Amino acid sequence: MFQQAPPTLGNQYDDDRVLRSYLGHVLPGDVMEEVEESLREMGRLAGADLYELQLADRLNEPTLTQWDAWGNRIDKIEVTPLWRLAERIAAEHGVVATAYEQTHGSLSRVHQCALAYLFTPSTDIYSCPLAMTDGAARTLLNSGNQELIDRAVPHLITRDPNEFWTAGQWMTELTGGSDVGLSETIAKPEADSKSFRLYGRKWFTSAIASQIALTLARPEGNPPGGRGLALFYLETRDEHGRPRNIQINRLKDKLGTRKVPTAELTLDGTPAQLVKGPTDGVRNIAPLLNITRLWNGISAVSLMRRGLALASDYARKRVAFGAPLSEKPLHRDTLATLQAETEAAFHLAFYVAELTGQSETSEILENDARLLRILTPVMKLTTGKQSVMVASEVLETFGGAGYVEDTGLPVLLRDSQVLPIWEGTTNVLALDTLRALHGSDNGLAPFESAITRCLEIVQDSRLADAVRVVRSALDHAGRWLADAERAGPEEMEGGARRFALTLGRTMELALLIKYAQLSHDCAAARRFASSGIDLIVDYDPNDVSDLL
Ligand code: MFK
Repeated sequence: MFQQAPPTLGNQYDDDRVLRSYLGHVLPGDVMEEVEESLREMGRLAGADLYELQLADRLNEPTLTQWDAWGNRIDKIEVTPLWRLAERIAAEHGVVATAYEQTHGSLSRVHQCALAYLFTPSTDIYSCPLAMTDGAARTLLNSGNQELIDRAVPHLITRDPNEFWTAGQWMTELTGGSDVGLSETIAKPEADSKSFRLYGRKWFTSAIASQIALTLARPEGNPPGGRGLALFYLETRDEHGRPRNIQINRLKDKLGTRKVPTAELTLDGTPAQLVKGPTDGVRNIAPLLNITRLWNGISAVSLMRRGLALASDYARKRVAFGAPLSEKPLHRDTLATLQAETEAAFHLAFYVAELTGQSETSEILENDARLLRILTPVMKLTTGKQSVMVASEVLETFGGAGYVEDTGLPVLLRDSQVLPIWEGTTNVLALDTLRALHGSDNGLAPFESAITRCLEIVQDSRLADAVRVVRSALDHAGRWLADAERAGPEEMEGGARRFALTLGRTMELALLIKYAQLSHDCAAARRFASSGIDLIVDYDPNDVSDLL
């Protein structure tokens, strides 16, 4: 009787041509030699032990126990076996720590992101607490608050699983996840006026098992809006493990990321300390947002890569209409399009990792610091959309099997769907892109010079058409921006998403061209160039009113 062989995974580092080729270009030979063993080991874990446990852990979910048998409120969270193992492996393998040890200067961020990229798809969004932990470490270090740095940062960046802490990032309230300035949580000063107690409701707090959190609250008497908020540090439990005046009301019933314990909280006098001054909470939490947005992009490409690794393996095993799918022209064409999309997203996410690393080691030029501010939201919104598209198509390459839960495939789509939503939706980040561009005169200049740096090395005539696509899209983006500035804020806001996605896809193509030239492998750049780069369309704004 016929029996279908399931898709399997090998060493996820050895099998990843794009990752290995990219690292070979950006890391000097001695650095590559030093980091390769750690990546190969993570690739082995991701394709073997962690992947096996991930499949076995499929139906487990975190639990919340609010009361003990004797009537004490305990609000205990238990995560699943996969997450318990993931925490230990993440600490021991330095999935956060590598970025702070800076063994290889700014390139340590690239090494860390490569570890995260290999680790993420086998650990069911354990990247969420790690992203926030990384962001909290960066935010505390930037704050200059030595007391909090000494207290928390060593725990956030340790490799010792017994000492390792994770951090939450509690921003969202009932008033909204995007317009954070509306937050209602109040901070009342204690007698020493150094510490505060927080009162309010937090509505979407992810990875609630964390030991600490950074959160926003309005010190009594402060004005409304984001400037009137302050950034606070708090420890979630006392020395007996009891919540510090925090009630976990319930866990969210989400479409995906179901291993992540995401909660609704009431803060009822929670002790907290100011991180950096009594105002400007939104500005002060921005380093955390930018790090978690980088993780979002790395997670997006890692899930795309996982989907394609499974789909490609399956295509070699699955026979239909007389041949393996891997020999069928239309199936091959579909996979090739997804591969090009994935490689494009990969290069953009890792480019932002490079720039982030430079910004953390003071190696960054002023122009590149502005580029990083522009590219972080652009990268996050572009890769988030790509991951949903690729995950959906990957499921389809399996036919009905892709729609059946115990293959472990549908979770790829559900988990990808969070990536354009949390950490700023596509629209909010498109508006953030405009804000980043307006920080200086000729806002697009850093972006244009980054494109020029990619294209100036090109000699291979097979890339000529792709180069023309980049130049034309860049020119159109520049003209749109100038026209929209003249037309006014409504015109600008209405077209912001198409504009930001065009920037993202243009930068992706330019990076693909650069790496095509360096590796003499032009296929991804050529394919991606014809996959819709310039998305700017001149619609009549009156049509919008008519349509709505
Ligand atoms: C898988 C890995 C991912 C891990 C996920 C972790 C779990 C998920 C947990 C969450 O979902 S936490 C919630 C995430 N929420 C958001 O991302 C909020 C989305 N909304 C925005 O980003 C809004 O744009 C924003 C809240 C920032 C708008 O608020 P405001 O009060 O209107 O801010 P405003 O006035 O634009 O900016 C205030 C200051 O911050 C300005 O500086 P100045 O005071 O000097 O003028 C801005 O330039 C600065 N700023 C804002 N965003 C910045 C930034 N600076 C640098 N980088 C940024 N991204």
